Amino acid sequence: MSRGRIKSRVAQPRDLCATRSPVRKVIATGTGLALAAGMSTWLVSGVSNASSHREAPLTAGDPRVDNTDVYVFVSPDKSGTVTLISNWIPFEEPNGGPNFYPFATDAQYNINVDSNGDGKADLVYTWTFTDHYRDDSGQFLYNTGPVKTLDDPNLNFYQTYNLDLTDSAGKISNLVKDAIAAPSNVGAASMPDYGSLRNAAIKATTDGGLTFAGQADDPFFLDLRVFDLLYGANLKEAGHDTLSGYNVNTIALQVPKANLALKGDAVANPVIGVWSTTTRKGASVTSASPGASVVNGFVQVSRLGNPLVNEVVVPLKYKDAFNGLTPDKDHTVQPVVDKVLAPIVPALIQKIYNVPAPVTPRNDLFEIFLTGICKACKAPDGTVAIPIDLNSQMLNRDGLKGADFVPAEEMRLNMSVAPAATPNRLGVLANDTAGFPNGRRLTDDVVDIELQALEGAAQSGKLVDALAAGDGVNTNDVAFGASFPYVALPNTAAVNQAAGSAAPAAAPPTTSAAAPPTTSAAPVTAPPAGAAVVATSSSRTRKPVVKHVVRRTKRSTRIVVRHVTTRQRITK
Ligand SMILES: [Ca+2]
Ligand SMILES: [Ca+2]
Ligand SMILES: [Ca+2]
Repeated sequence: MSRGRIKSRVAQPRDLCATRSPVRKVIATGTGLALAAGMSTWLVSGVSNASSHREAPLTAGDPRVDNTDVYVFVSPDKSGTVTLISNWIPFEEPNGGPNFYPFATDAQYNINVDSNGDGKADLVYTWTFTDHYRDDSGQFLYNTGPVKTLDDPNLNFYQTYNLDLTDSAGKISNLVKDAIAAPSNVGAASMPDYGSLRNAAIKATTDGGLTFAGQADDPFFLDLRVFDLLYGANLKEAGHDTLSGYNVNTIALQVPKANLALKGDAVANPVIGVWSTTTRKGASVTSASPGASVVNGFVQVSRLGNPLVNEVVVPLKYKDAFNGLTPDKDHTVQPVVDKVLAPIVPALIQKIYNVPAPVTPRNDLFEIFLTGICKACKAPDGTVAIPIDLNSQMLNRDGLKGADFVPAEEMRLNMSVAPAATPNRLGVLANDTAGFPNGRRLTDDVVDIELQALEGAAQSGKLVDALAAGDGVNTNDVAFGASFPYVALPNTAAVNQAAGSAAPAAAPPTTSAAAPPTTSAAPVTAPPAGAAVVATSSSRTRKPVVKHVVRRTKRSTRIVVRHVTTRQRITK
């Protein structure tokens, strides 16, 4: 038996400020997964959490193993494939030399896929890195001249990686061997055409996919002052993208849907659950927590599925333990389950903003986070909180059903939902079922979705006006690319000097599912049309300098690098 594909009649983008309950109509065909009309009324959920930068006490002191965000979406320009992105190392200040930001070599970076619904990985993609020094002259510098290719002799330090795939039977296949990771972007003098380095670092895998490892602009956007008691009781103070100008290390993978689907059948079994982990070898790990998963001597030290779960759902004293858990154990940790059913944030909002917290238990959140959304998906008390079929592995023909299904915190994607022609940042909340929480695109505004969700829009069917503006940050500070790996190029300006210094990703931005509307793509702080000069050196000496001439066009902001050999004073 084969499942039909979901066809969605997506309504026009809806403003979050709207007070009406969003009603979306999704039409299922044949015996396919049926999405009922009015689903987003239930789905305003969100859930949660937004991302995972420094979310737990132990990983906060160990950034190279700290994963920040996971994105999973049907590739907008290659709809037969799915793109999986996981980022590590939060708050990379672009000028953090001379060592910059290599991946750890004593760790494994993993993207896990559960296709049958038992909370255990059926596929584990593993990237492992090796350092290389090209340092005959004993230089302290990362590079001793312009770096124009990945194997440029001017680059004194670089990393290679292997990508291996472990299947559910434990069989390991090598997909990429000794590929060179893109280096950290040192700046325009050292890497005058970083886009070419990025493109050269995209490698084909032996199973028909693509992979990339290297630095990128942090695609997550939000006002992190949310953690200062929700902006100190004054939402008008929100609106600053705290992560603007910072970089992360990105690992990205693009593979045919069939590679990910249970039994290789993406039509019968279109739903997958995804999370990333970092595992580290040996017992002397600094980030391991008691009870952490150990496989072949590698201890799981960090884990991430849905954004912000560990930040705002998991109680402080369990955050490190959560990082060590495999998802199949989640439902056995009652303090975590309790906080999904009775989250802290709504109570805090009630206290600070006098917005009444929804009644508990929050069976809607249980479904969104732990089972995926389906008519047969039940909360512990037997309630079906969101009676529609969207993205639980229970919907897979060959997936586990009923009591055999294991509630587990995973980022779930129904791969049969086609990419949206015009992605809405509010995802399912705005009738765009190709977005969060059905997977997550780079442009999805998970913080705003979450705020509304936690305020019970899923139960009331109404958005909460008082929180309609969300955190006031609606898009990333720089445009995303239209093709793999979609993330924007790394920023180069000091964060305390200039925001939004990243060049657009290699391909021009479009209105694809991974990219925001072009009208919002330009940095908020970009200079007006024409040209402005931004100095990239922190020195005020009269040395030869490099200028970034920022040209803003209708479609994008381009940074043109000019070498200036005259004695010119740098202005900040
Ligand atoms: Ca599984
Ligand atoms: Ca950013
Ligand atoms: Ca937002």
